[in-house]
Amino acid sequence: MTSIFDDFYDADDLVSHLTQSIQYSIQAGGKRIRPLFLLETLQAFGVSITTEHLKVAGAVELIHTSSLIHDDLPAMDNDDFRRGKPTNHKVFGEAQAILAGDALLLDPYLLLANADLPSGVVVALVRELALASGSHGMVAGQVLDMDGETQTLTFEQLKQIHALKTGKMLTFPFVAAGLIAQQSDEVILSLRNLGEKVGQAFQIRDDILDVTATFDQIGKTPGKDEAADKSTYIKLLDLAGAKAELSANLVAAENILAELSR
Ligand code: GRG
Repeated sequence: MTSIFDDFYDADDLVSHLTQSIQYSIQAGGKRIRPLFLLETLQAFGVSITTEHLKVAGAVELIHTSSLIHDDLPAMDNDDFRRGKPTNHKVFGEAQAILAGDALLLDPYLLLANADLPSGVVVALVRELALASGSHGMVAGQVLDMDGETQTLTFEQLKQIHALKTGKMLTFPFVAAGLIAQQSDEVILSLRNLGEKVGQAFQIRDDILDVTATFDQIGKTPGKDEAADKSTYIKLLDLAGAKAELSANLVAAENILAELSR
């Protein structure tokens, strides 16, 4: 993964401060869970991983990184730390951070276009990534999340926000692997359902960690700058209820996996 990014972002290029701010956030040490889901799912379909697959895995990680840089900005969450390090705008300034996020939002499509995969697969991947990240996915989720900051949401509304904000980008890797492995529409649908369950589980766990973890565990101050009355799974379900909902989503995901393995 790192070599894909290093090939793509040359430190000696013309606009080196842009490259530096991009590399700062890429190399800040996230879990790389979206690329890992993609590569693991490909392997489960018997596909041997090549550099071309790493480009697809890199593309989703870059958009994810873009969203984190923008999410941390003063106009959004106004966070000083991310992944245990000062946020991009704290180091490079707000304007540069916005532009690094912009580049990381668009460069993934160059990575996909450069991937030596069948053209129909590349088009399908472009479509899926745009759907997951744009006004049909993560950006819509972020807007709904901001709208909901001052209201008490229902459980269904909260689920819908997280399905868009977090779930779509976590679903992309499973669907992308199915597209690359040229699976049937039925299998692709199961992969989509799997991603949705994983996305919900991920967000519920994030809400749980937000009230139980320390800075050392999550690299940010739990709950910093969250609106005091913002709805979370903990507030709507309490801690035990949120843990039960987490388990239910994990069991549902395991059932889909078991069905896919038959
Ligand atoms: C620029 C694409 C783009 C979007 C702008 C700011 C915004 C709209 C969206 C933000 C959406 C957001 C912050 C979603 C939460 C995503 C999430 C679950 C982050 C944590 O993911 P991890 O745990 O992070 O995988 P690491 O650090 O491990 O990579």
